[in-house]
Parts: sequence; C-alpha cells; structure tokens
Amino acid sequence: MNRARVLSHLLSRVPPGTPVTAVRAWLIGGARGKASAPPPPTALAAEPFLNGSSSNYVEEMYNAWLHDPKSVHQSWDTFFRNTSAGAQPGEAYMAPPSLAQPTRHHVPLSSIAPAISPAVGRTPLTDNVIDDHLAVQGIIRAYQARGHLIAALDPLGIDREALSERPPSTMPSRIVIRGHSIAKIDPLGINTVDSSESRELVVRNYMNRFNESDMDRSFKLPMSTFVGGNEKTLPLKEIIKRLEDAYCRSIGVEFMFINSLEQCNWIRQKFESPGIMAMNQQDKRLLLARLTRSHGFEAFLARKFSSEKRFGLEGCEILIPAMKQVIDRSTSLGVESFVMGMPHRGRLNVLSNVCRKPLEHIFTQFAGLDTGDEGSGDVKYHLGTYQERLNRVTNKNIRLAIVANPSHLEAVDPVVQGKTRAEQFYHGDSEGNKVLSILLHGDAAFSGQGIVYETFHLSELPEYTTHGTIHVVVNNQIGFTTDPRMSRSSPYCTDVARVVNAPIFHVNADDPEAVMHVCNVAADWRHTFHKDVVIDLVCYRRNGHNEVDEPMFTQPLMYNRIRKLKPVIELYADKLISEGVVSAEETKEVRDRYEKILEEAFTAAKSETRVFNKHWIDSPWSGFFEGKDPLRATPTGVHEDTLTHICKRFASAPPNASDFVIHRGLQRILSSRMEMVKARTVDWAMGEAVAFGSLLKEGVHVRLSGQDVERGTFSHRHHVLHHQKVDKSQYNALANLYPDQAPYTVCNSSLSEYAVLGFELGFSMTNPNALVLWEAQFGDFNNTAQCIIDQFISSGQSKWIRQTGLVLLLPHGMEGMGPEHSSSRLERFLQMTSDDPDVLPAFSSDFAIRQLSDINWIVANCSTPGNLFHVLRRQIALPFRKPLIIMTPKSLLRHPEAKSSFDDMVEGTEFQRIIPEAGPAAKNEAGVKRLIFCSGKVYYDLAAARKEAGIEDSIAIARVEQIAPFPYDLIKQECDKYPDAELVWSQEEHKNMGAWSYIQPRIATALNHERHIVKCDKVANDSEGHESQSWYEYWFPWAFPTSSQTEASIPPKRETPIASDTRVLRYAGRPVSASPATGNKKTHTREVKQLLEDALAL
Ligand SMILES: Cc1ncc(C[n+]2csc(CCOP(=O)(O)OP(=O)(O)O)c2C)c(N)n1
Ligand SMILES: [Mg+2]
Repeated sequence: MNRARVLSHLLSRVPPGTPVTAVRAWLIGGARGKASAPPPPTALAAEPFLNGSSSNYVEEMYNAWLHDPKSVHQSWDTFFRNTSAGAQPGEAYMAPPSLAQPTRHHVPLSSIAPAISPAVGRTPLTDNVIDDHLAVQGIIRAYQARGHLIAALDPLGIDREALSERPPSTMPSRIVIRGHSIAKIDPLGINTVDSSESRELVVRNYMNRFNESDMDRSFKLPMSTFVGGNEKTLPLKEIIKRLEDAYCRSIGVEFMFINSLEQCNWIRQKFESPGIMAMNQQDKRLLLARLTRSHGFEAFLARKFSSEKRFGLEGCEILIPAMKQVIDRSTSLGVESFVMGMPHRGRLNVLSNVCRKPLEHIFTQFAGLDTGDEGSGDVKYHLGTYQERLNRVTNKNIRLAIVANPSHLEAVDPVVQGKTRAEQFYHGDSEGNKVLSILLHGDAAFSGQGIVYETFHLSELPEYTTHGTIHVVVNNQIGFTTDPRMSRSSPYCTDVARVVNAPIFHVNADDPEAVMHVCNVAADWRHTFHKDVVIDLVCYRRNGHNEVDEPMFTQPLMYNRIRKLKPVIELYADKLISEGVVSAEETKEVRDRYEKILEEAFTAAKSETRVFNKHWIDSPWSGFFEGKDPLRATPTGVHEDTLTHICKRFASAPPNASDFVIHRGLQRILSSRMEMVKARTVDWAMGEAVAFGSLLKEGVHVRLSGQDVERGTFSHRHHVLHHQKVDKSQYNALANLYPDQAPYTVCNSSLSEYAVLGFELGFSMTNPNALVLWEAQFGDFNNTAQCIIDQFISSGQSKWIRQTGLVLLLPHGMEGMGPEHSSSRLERFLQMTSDDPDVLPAFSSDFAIRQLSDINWIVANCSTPGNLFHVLRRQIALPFRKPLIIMTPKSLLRHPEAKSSFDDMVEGTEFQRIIPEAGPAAKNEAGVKRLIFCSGKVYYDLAAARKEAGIEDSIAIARVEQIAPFPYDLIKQECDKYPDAELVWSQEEHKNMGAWSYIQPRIATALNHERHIVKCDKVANDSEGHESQSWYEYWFPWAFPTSSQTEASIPPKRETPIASDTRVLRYAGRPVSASPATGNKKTHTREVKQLLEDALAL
C-alpha cells in the first residue's frame, strides 16, 4: 500500500456527498484553507488530522507502520490498526497515552491534526486526482530539498564533474552531483547531463505521471510554499518555473534538514516569494562601485608589486561587496561591533575596503621597511586590525576588528568566537544583538580542518554561544594545488555546518545580485534566530595559490577555462550598462576615482621609513596602561577578614539550605572546609577559591572554563552544588560572596581542547581586568590544542603586540597512573620561553617584574595552595598581561602537607618564586652537604624520605615555584647560602622531560660559569641604527623618555663575571625515556625509590 492508498482509504470515510474541494482543501490547501474555511462537518472533524502538508508525512508513517508497527507513535499504530479494521470516522484516532518526548517516527498523530475544510466542488474524487496533487506537493518539496543539486552555482561549471568521478560504491554520483549540470560552461567538456536529466535529479519520479498537457493544469498551492505570492493556485509549469527560479539558478539553498518548521518556512519565504530578489537601481550602482574597488585594489597591487605574495582575491572579488552587505544589513538591525576572522585570501582587500584600514599602512608593508617598534611582527596577510568608523549606509558608528592569525588555517575561529562572546558579555549584550562575529573560510580548509567542527559545536552552548555567526566561504574550488576530488569526501565543502542545523546558501559568485540577496538573508536569519548561517561563495581563483605560483602545472584545464573568463566587474558593468542603470562613462569615472585614491596613498606611503606593529593591534586596551608604573605590581596579599569571609562562604551550604538537598559526600566536604577555616588553613581547592573570590570582590571578572571544571576532574573543586531532587537547581558560592562583586563564570566545556582554549584566549583578549582560566582535564591533553599554544599564546605578543593574561591549569605529576595523564609536557612550555639561558639579567630591586615583562609567558609549578593563591592574583596585579602556565597537582589536592596557613596569604605576603629550605638545614648552612632544587610534588616525596633517613640538617631542599622566568637572583642566593653543598636538581619526570634541560644551563649562568652578564636595560637597534621601542616603552611612554629626551641611547653593557662558582649541577631522577611514564605500577614504585636514593644518598 502506498501513500495514495492510505489516503484513499481515509478518504473512503468521507461521508457521501462531501464536495471534493473540501478534500482538496485539506489535501493541498493546508493552513491557508483552514484559516478561511467554515467549520468542518462532524464526521470529518472527528478525524481532523488530514491536511495538505501532512499527507507526505501520513505516507511516511504508514510505510513505517507497515514495516514495523512499533516504530511509530502509539497513536499512529492504533489509528492504522483501527482503520484497517474498518473503524468509522472519528473512531480510528485515539489520543496518545504518553507524555514522553517523541522521536522521528514517534510524532503523535495529534500534532498534525487540523480540521478539514468542507469547501464546495464537483470534480469526482479519484485516486488519480489525489495522486496528482500529492505529486505536485512532492515536486515542491523536492525543489526545496534538492533544488540546490542542480543550481548553477559554479562559474566554471566543473564542480559536478569533480565529484561524479568517484566510484559509485563510495558515492552515488546521481545523488551527490550538485551545481552546474545546466550551466553552459565546462572546461573539461564532459558535462553532458542535459537539463531534463538534471531536473530528474531533483524531482525524481514525481514527474512521471505528468505529460506536457498537464503543465497547464492548475493546482492549489500548499502552505509549504510561497511561490504563489498572492495566488492560491498556479499552473504546474508556472509552479515548476518559480521553484527553479528560487532554487536552481545562481543560488542553491540547503535548509530542509533543519528541524524547525518555523525556520524552514522563514527560509522558503525569503527565496520563493515572487520578486524577492529584485534590486533597486541605487543598490545596483552601490554594488558596482564596491566591486570596482575590490577589483581595483588587487589590480593596483598586482601592478605595483608584481612579484609580491598577497593572496589576491581575483576570482572572488564579490567577497568585498558581500561582507559590506552583511555589515550594512546587520548594522541596520542594531549591530555595533563586528569581530572577524579570516584566512590569507583577500585579506588585504578586506582590511582596506571593508575595515578602511589606511592604504598607506598596507602599502608600507610591501616596502621592506624596518619596524619602528617592539615585536617580531608578522607577514602582512596575517595581521589584525581594529577600526572605528561611520557606516555610511546606515549613518551609524561601528567597530570592526579582524583578529590577527597565524598561517594555521581556521585556528583563529574559536579565538574570534571567544573575543565576540567577551564583548557581548561585557556589554551586557545577552542576545548578541550588538556584537556579531563573521568568519571567513577557504573551501579546502573549511572541510579539512577539525577545528571548524569543534568551533561549530560551541555555537549553541550557553557560556560559549555568540548567538549566531555568519560564515562566508571563499569557495574557489581548490586548495593550493589540490582540487575537491582529492581533498574532501562530502559533496559540499560546507557540509560540516549541517551538524548545527545552520542553513547553507550556495551562490554563484559571478552573479553579484544573487550574492547580495543571500547576504541580506543571512544577516536577517542571524538577527531573527541567533543561529549560525553559511554563505558559500562558489567562485574560482584567477591566479595560482599566490601570485608567484604557476597553476598550469597542476590544473591546466581549469586554468585554460579561467583565462577565458571575464572578471566579474566587467560582467556586471556590462549588465548594468545594458539595463541602462549606468553608462560606460560612469563606470570609468568610478574606476578612475578609486585609482586616484590608490595612487595618492601609494605616493604617501613612499615617504614612510618604518612600519609600526602598533598600527595592527586587533584588541586595543585603551585606558588600561594609562598612568600605571610599568614595573610595579599591586600587592597580592589580602586582609584576613576577606580570607575568612570567602572561605566560610565556600564552606557553607546555600542560604536556603533547608530547601536545597545536597549530596551527602558534599556535606562532608563542606564540613571539612569549615574545619580548615577554623584552623586558618586552606587546601588546594580553597586556595584557588579564595584567589578567585578576592578578585571578584575587587571587581575582577573570573571565568574558569574546561572539561568538567565545575566539579573538577579530581572531584576537589565543587564550585557548583546540585540540588539532589530538583533538576537545574544549582548553587555557586563564589558567585554569591558579596552583593557588589564581579560576576563569576565557571563552565563545563565541550570535549574539545583546541576550540575551547582558543575561545578562552579570545575571551581574555577583550578585557584585561578579567582572570580567564582554561583547565585541561589532564595536562597532557593540552597537546590537542598545540596550535593555539604555539601560534597564539607563546608568540602572540611578539608577533602582534597584543597581550593576554590567560591562565592554563594543567594537571601534572607522576602518580603511577600510566603513560597518559602523567605529563603536561612541562619541557615544551619551558623550551618555548623567550628568556636567554646564557644571559644573566642585572639584579635590581625590580628584577622580578622586569623579568616578567620581558618574557613571553610565565611557567609555574606551585607546591602550596598559598602560592597558587598569590600567583593567580598576581596575574591581575601586574601592570601588563602575560600568559601563565601552571602545572597543577593531583595527589597534592588532598595531601595533608600541601596546605597553607592564612598567614601565607594575608597582607604583606606575596608569591614566592622559590620556597627556600626552612627546616634544620637552613640553620646549619656550613654543614649542609647537598642543596637539592626541585619543583612541584616531588618535593613532598623528597622531604618525607629525607626525614625518614634522618638527614634533615645536612640536605637542604629548595622548591622552584616559578620556573620561568628563572629566578636567578633567588637561586644564586640559595647557592651562596650553602657554599659547600653539592648542587642537585631532582625531578620525577624523565631526564629528557620536565624542567631539567631548562634549569641546567640557567643554574650554570646563575653561578657565573663563563657567561656574559648583560644589563637588561639594553636597547635594540635596527639595521639602520634606529632605536626601536620596547612594548613597555610604547604602552608606558610617560615612564620611558625617548632617547631624544635623554643624552644618548644606552649601549648594551657586558661585564665579566665578578666571581665564579665552580660547582656543577647534578641530575637526580629518572633516566631518559620515550614514554612520559611507565604503565607498570611496580616499575613506577621502583623508579620513585631509585629517584629518592639518587637524590638523597650521601
Ligand atoms: C593548518 C594548515 N595546513 C596547511 C596550510 C598550508 N596552506 C596554506 S593555504 C592552503 C590551501 C588553502 O585552501 P583553501 O582553504 O581552499 O583556501 P584558498 O587558498 O583556496 O583561498 C594550504 C594547504 C595552512 N596554512 N594551514
Ligand atoms: Mg580554496
């Protein structure tokens, strides 16, 4: 039995004499019929579920039921059984018995059951009539769902070919073929599918029942289409024509996978409504002017710098008008700030023509000039920018930022999202109405890079959403030298976006007006639904990957075709001239005017002698550095009352404790916390909490994000208490400390390191007065976010002179748990620090802070909660921002010794870069035979073993808490204190890991082993002898008079060591290994024993 039979079966129950139009009304009229119809006759109203839009669904339910009655909702099951058994109208349907959420085949029949219209008509109702109407509905739906498969998207006409070469077993080509089967251009000459065949791809066999004469028959339009406009019925040929105009011309709309009828209807309306794509003359002229600039910019650079790489936009010049259209439209809808991320392709053009970055700044980047300020800089097509400007179309001021990024494609995506989210957060823009992120992608990168998927999955998470991102893909159908056949397995490069139900608008980039239409729809979609949307600009790349690449080596046929194509500016100008919208003279005038602007800027740029990295900052922190002493941090100790208050709150149940049922285990934890408050001590979790709490009190927003951070991987944190009886009823003590405190955000993230770390980095870039922390589940997982660590965090300030105080919490330590989860790869973070192991900075009163300001990041491995408290607070106390990498403990979280007294955190205390020996050995300086330096948890093992061996007065142990920058001054002080002691470095990590290779040369330098001492106030000179500014001279000009104000620049000072300590540091620890830790518990225990013997045996 098929759908028609099901329906005719149902129709057989229509009382004799019921007019056919009544049936037709429900069959094809849907809600429209319903709205205008008089009340249904009783017999039919008793079975009021049949309407036009549901007939497909009825069939689907019926087929599913036939296959397996259990696969459908119980109400359908009952209904079909009853109708099969001959039930009378009104008797077959029974209300669903369950309130459970229905799944696909479990949608209750009641949900699609409007009344049936009893309109009047005379045509006898036959199976044929019903089937014809159903077929028309099928056709309409087919175009909506699959019209994009035959849309003329590709200016080259090769995209369908690329995919149809796949073996049928891996991809049924007739299904996946998309794009250009009816386009006229095909460089490969084998695009042989004619238009009737391609149409069949969409409508499949729905058309079989119609012949030419049926084309003039009128059909009533169902509520699922808007092609009729005000018409209720249309001839079949007109229905098909309008559907093809909507779905198969230059725009291919992919949206029918979206699980929301409202959203699907919204999109249908935006593309199907007659005349909706029409553009007025003024907009056409504006579009032409924007295209002229886009084209002119690349042409100018090509002429002036013919051998320079610029990753030009030729072949996708429409990108500039497209972005501007999205911005115009969104601005008119209330957006004030745009945060953008984009790859190399067309970046300079976007900087100039979308952001209006001064052309001189761009041109000087080509001139090979020295830098005039701090930073290593970056190539011009990676740099960011921030501009505030007037949007001329809406006459509103807007902010535009392009986030600087590395070469690593798509890595910037989560950073942009984090920055956007932060802007929204700090502006109180809880719905994303004011701040919008736009992400640009290349086709190969969009489908190839996993970070795209990871970023999409942040899009709807409560603490990570940016309330919809507009994605624009420059789909030039090639990635470097690889075409889509070899670079992806999905039909479209955009398929990744389907996972979040984002609509995807494929559009032929050579049809500028179609592009503008999808841009408007995308902006409206985002404004209406606050969800992601994708614009896929199907285009081509006129040159090689860059301007000095030869594309004919690898894509000869494609490029033969490309060479014959006219640039889109010519196509569009010709079109507008032929329409009489502009004259040829006007187009020339617009071109010449822009050419003049370019020439003038080019001339002005010639007089520049330097480039300035500061011109390219994407996240300026205006006011933050103002009036600060660049070398003074505010104290980190806090008043005892504050400690007590925060700790008490942290140890207490919610204020409404009697109504809030807490887990018993948590009650125990809270009690033990209260015990600690009484004893004026903190464990790790309390140390962290009081650091956060005291910052919150001071108005500093704290955001802690990562996998399972709310409870903590090791069940030690418990920042969010869950009511054991009421879903979503939670209590967060740190968010409820003081009435006027800053907000506290703690959020479990998606299971992604790359995206979430990138996101938090972006978040941290927005507001320097926020402590943003990302915690890895275990420290070793940080390597799946390696790109963010290498490309952004360790080198970001140097490349892009932008700062971040982001904190990475990386659980680290060898607890016998196997090769994984033991090592955060401390050695890698240390290897990437930018301090020179051979240079001993001059000791001075501001030594510690100078070191911090000079280094790229701080690496710490604290052994006490008190020190953790201080180092976290110091992040905000510093007058600048540096990333902080902390190796955090596991067993120390509950270690009885790893506690700190309030005395270590009150006013007057501070972070201890090293914790020197304080036991009996400290009082026996001359008698100490060995001074062991170590870091982190191993200290507790060493101290316990030393005590057990009874040698506490002859071995001193000093803990290096801040490993980088290396505390030379304190290390030297400690060495000097025990002049006769052997110096040992002991670590639990294997010798080729951990801090050893970082520590060894630096201790040697501290001991003055034939190493230069260079004063740290050296001034770097460029090749022409210009003095370049350090970053703090730039940000704190009042504290650093320029050399013209002083008598002369200070030359680097080199001094011979005053005294040399001949001692050599010995290593005591595990041998080298390929694996971070053994998987065998016994071996682990043996290794620990060996390590301790090695370190302590005298
Ligand atoms: C993660 C990463 N891998 C490799 C590269 C090297 N690379 C630079 S551009 C490019 C091709 C990019 O193709 P697509 O995304 O389609 O952008 P298009 O250059 O075509 O605009 C490649 C592979 C890179 N930059 N980043
Ligand atoms: Mg590409």
